[in-house]
Amino acid sequence: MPSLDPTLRVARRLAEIERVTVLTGAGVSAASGVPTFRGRDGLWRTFRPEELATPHAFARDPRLVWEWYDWRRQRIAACSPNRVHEVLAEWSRRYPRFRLITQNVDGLHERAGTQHVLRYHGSIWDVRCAGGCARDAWLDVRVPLPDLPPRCPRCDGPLRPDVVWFGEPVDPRVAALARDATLCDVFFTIGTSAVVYPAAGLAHEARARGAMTVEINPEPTEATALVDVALQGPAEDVLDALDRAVCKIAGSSSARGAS
Ligand code: BV8
Repeated sequence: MPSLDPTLRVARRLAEIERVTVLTGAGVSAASGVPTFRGRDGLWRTFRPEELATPHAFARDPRLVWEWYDWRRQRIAACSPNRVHEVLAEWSRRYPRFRLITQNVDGLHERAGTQHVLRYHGSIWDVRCAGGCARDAWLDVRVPLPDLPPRCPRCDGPLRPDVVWFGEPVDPRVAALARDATLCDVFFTIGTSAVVYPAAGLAHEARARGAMTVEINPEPTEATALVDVALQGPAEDVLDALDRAVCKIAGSSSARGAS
């Protein structure tokens, strides 16, 4: 018996289930023009992201870290959601139990209208007091800031991006919701090199809890050997083809149902 085309295998499963969880990484924003973390375009000046996305870097040179985030915000502000974000936004409305866990801080899933987004590493568009006195410090970071780092309105200490840096724990409430979301029928890991934990551990948890695990990435990653199905290619093409296959199956089954 010839093996079923992997896209068709996943599409058939998607056409019969309700609980879908998706983990995304920087690769889903690549087609929008947002630099990935570890790709060739991930460099800023001479720095790697891992050197700047840390509390140590911020303590040593808060102005440099703020300049990096400002540069990223300006890049992201010029980008729009792509076909990956559109399909996932549609799935968030279609599947009764849909959860999207994103490692990205760019806000493109929200801009595409996706519901139930879990921002696992926070948002580049939010800030908070580095001293911890104001969780919800408001600041419009879309405009150039007079002095860097901007000051907390309550304690006059430095404000920081409200993201999870290396060496910092993920918000326990977000981590618990993400763990809950690993109880699902199909778990996708899309556009991530699967090297950053605890995010990368979610696919292992989903598999252990009985989900069909699917990876979408142009290249093999640390997760490829783990998943049930690896769909190799750019997510904007693969996900578009997968969604069309699901709609075709659903259309034919509803046509059968109607006849
Ligand atoms: C934690 C937010 C514990 C900031 C990010 C030493 C000390 C402490 C911890 C550690 C340590 N050593 C290791 C660790 C653990 C560490 C970790 O995992 N390190 C890795 C590098 C080994 N993790 C942590 O530090 C975490 N915290 O462990 O805390 C703790 C507990 C209690 C008390 C105290 C401490 C926190 C990690 C979070 C770091 N923050 N981002 C910001 O964005 O500025 S992580 C950063 O990496 C981004 O969020 C990014 O999303 C994430 C993962 O990267 P990817 O998204 O996968 O991006 P990448 O460029 O790597 O890959 C892109 C992929 O896309 C590629 O595979 C490519 O092929 C693919 N692609 C390209 N084009 C397309 C495509 N795919 C599809 N379609 C396309 N068109």
